[in-house]
Amino acid sequence: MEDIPALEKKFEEKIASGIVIEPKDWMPERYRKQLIRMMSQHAHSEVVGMLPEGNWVTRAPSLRRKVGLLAKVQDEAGHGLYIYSATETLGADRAKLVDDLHTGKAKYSSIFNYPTLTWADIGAIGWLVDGAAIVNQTALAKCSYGPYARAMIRICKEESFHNKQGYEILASLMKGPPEQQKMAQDSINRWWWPCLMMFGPSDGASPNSEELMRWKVKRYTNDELRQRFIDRTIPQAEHIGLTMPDPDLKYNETTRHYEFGEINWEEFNQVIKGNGPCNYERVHARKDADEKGLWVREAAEAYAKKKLTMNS
Ligand code: BYC
Repeated sequence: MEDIPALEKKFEEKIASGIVIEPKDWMPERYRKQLIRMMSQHAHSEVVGMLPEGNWVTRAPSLRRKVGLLAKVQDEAGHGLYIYSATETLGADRAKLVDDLHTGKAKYSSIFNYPTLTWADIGAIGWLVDGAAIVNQTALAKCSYGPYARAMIRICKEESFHNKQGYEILASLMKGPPEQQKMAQDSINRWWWPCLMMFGPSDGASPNSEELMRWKVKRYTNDELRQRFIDRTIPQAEHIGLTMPDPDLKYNETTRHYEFGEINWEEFNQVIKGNGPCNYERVHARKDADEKGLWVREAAEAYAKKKLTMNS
């Protein structure tokens, strides 16, 4: 058995040369811990993320819209399951991860602590939230941990459909009467800044980034990805006549990037501390679903055990 410094050296060399780390490979405990933290929070975000959109399934304005929304919400459940499974390859216990969500020990994306007040919010989530997720996750598809990177490939394909359906909802509203246009603009006014916060604190205030970048879990910094999202989203907004609620937003011809105003980090910090508009409601809904689903899990376990004894 090699000693720890030798194993660490080999691990760092693998990372440096772009070799993907697989579950049975040796890895530093800190790398494992960081991945479990980040991946489980990502899985929780997918599952909690079903709640604000699920709120509109019964009120979708047409059968076509209802079918699209149902498919999207089900996709998010699937994303949660892939990422929980990928997290289990690191030795994490799924029940314990879920418990950490319920007790407030584990975070989930700040964005899902905002309410969906109108149908236009479903368009804004698909276009902006999934748009932000795609920018973040296409980078994660090249991360150094194999099961996480592979999970991202299918997820990004599905998010791309979500992004288009959200944009199409808003484009239709913008072609409608003034009341619908106003509803679409109001949803963008409420969701734009929280979407920029999804990328996490600015680089100087992001305690985990340095280590995660070194290990190639993160391939770009929070600020780099936020900028990429802004640059690709503004022309889409202009195309359908939506305006971002940021008077400082302007295109810089020299850098060929959009400059933007100051993000309200105090709001972000409050939301991730549990004081956002819907934090209590979201965690309560997940706990309730977990309790109500207990009999299903017990029945499935009893069936699996019975099958095992019958086959042995
Ligand atoms: N919300 O050092 P930092 C979706 C926390 S779901 C809450 O920069 P890191 C979808 C951070 O955890 C997509 N917390 O952290 C689903 C850390 O706290 P801890 C969700 C945040 O990890 C349904 C602290 O702040 N995507 O697409 O280097 C419907 C310091 O931050 C947030 C993912 O989860 C936040 N926004 O970078 C529709 C992607 N930002 O843990 C759509 C995977 C930061 O030390 N995750 N914090 O207590 C990541 O890429 C990274 O973890 C982050 C943060 C960029 C989010």
